Amino acid sequence: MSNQRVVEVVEDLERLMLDFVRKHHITHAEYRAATDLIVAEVKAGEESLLLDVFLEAEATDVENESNSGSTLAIEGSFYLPGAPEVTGPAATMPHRPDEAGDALIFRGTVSGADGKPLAGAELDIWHADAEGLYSNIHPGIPDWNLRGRIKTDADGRFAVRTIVPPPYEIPKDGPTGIVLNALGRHFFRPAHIHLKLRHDGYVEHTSQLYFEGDEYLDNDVANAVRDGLVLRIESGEDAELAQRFGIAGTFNTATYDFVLVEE
Ligand code: MBD
Ligand code: FE
Repeated sequence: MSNQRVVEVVEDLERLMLDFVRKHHITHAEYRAATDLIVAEVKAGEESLLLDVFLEAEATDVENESNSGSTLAIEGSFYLPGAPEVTGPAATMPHRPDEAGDALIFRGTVSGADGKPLAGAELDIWHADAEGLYSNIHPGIPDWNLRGRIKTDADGRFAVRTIVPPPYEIPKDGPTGIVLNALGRHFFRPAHIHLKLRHDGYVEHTSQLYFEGDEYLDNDVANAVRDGLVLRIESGEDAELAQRFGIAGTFNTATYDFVLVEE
């Protein structure tokens, strides 16, 4: 039995690609190079990187047009379900004892579109280390490092300690790198924290948060920065947080308040 959506979308894509092959006089060798590229990408462990860099942001923008919650952004290629839960008043992302990078307390609230705080929402976070590398993807990093899930408290609030990630260079030695090189593009993304947010009865939310002043905000290889997703890092003293997290002196905080959409 045919699926109407598949017929509509795939047949249109088929027409577009057939026209494209004619228009550019694609040779058989070029066609095979393209299929080889996709195979090589998967074999190189790049997952969906090539398509995520070129196309994913457009798909999230389509959803943003009719989205009344917080702005969506791309998932990227390196999400893994099942990250450790991080709990307690001093919730801290899994990290190495000597984890490099400036400490950051990322905090905020989660509410519904009606402003009602959502208790027990699950914020699933992953980001690169100070070298720009992701655990469970790049070798030599403990499993689940800087990947964690934190729940909001009874008032819909969360606070988690981590590090400020650096601008990130996507893998450039693999097939995606070959394509970007041939286009003369650079490989950088602005520093970002990836996240997914879940609560029963609400649509799962996937986005990323960036930081003010980053030189790649306007020049992201994945073109995925959107208004409202750029955080200011505040550096100062906050007695309540300092006591909670057992940190002395000044430290960085960044705050974001999420709005989820009901299913
Ligand atoms: C990432 O972490 C990322 O941000 C993108 C765009 C692609 C792959 C991995
Ligand atoms: Fe990323």
